[in-house]
Amino acid sequence: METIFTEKHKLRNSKTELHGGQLVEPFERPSRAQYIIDRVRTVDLGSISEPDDFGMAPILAIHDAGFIDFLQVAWTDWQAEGFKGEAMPTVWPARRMAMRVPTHIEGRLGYYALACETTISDGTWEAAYASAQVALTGAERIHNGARAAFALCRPPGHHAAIDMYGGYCFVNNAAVAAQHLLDKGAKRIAILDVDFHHGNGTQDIFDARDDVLFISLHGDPMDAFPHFLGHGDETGSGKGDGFTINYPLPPNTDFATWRAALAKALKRITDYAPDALIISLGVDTFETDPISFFKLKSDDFTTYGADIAHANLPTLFVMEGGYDIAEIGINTVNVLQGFEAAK
Ligand code: OKP
Ligand code: ZN
Repeated sequence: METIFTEKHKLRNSKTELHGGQLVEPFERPSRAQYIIDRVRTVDLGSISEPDDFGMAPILAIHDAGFIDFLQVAWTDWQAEGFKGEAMPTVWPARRMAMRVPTHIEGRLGYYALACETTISDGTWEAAYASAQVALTGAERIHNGARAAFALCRPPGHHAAIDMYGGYCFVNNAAVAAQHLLDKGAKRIAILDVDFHHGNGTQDIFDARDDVLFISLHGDPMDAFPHFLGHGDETGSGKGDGFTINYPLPPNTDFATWRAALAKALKRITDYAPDALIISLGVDTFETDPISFFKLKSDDFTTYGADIAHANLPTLFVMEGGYDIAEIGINTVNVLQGFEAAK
């Protein structure tokens, strides 16, 4: 399997995350991608390619233009205020307040943020842009007939909504890739999100559409980030009704329970008969992930990679989360090797 990767991910190198009332080193840090690409090389998964540049249009096909403008100037505007730390919001348009984009950078941060743990700092936009190009290049490979490709995206994307960032995500890489395949002639795309966290951004983007089937397995939002989306009764709206499916799962969910939900998801996906399958691949379902509560073991990732292969669809893996950094390379590449061995 070919891997798409760029060192530009290192431009996303924020120093702080608000966690438990403290500013800590971010869980989503550059060494994550380093461990994954090292493992890709160690097991000789396949060739490693630089992304092509598809420009801004595919990003703007998914995201609000004002939001993307904001991401590009947020760090500069924040610094211009003389603030010393990294950019983070402190105020939101909460219930019954005005949904109007403010002028001041503190107001714009609150308007466009869905969470405040994720700071914006020097290089954040450049890395997010490059990460989207990695996903687009992977999509292009699938369009050109590849059975599978691995877009080693960083920063991740599945929490990024039409006009909101947060949860370590800025541009929704999987959504951008899906739209690219549709624009190249695909009729239907399925996105299966196996990251521990609900893919609220992806769900938001495709909520009212029937040309993208979105299915997510995740920690129940009653107990897990992003807390305000991902319930089992969310099924999509308008003509998208029935094309969103959520499997919220409780604390300590083991592989047998998780795999049973995966089997249901894969059945729905094969019934949908998409032209391609995009996997939002987070390995924070691992038993020792520091911010998650599922109990998958390293061998389980190999097993479910094979389960995904049995859907027999052109498959683009798009990297999302995973924070047990010492094990992230093994767990991620186990999925890809399980897929390769079974396809
Ligand atoms: C990104 B991805 C911790 C709260 C959770 C955000 C988690 C983002 C996960 N204090 N913070 O889905 O792996
Ligand atoms: Zn996650």
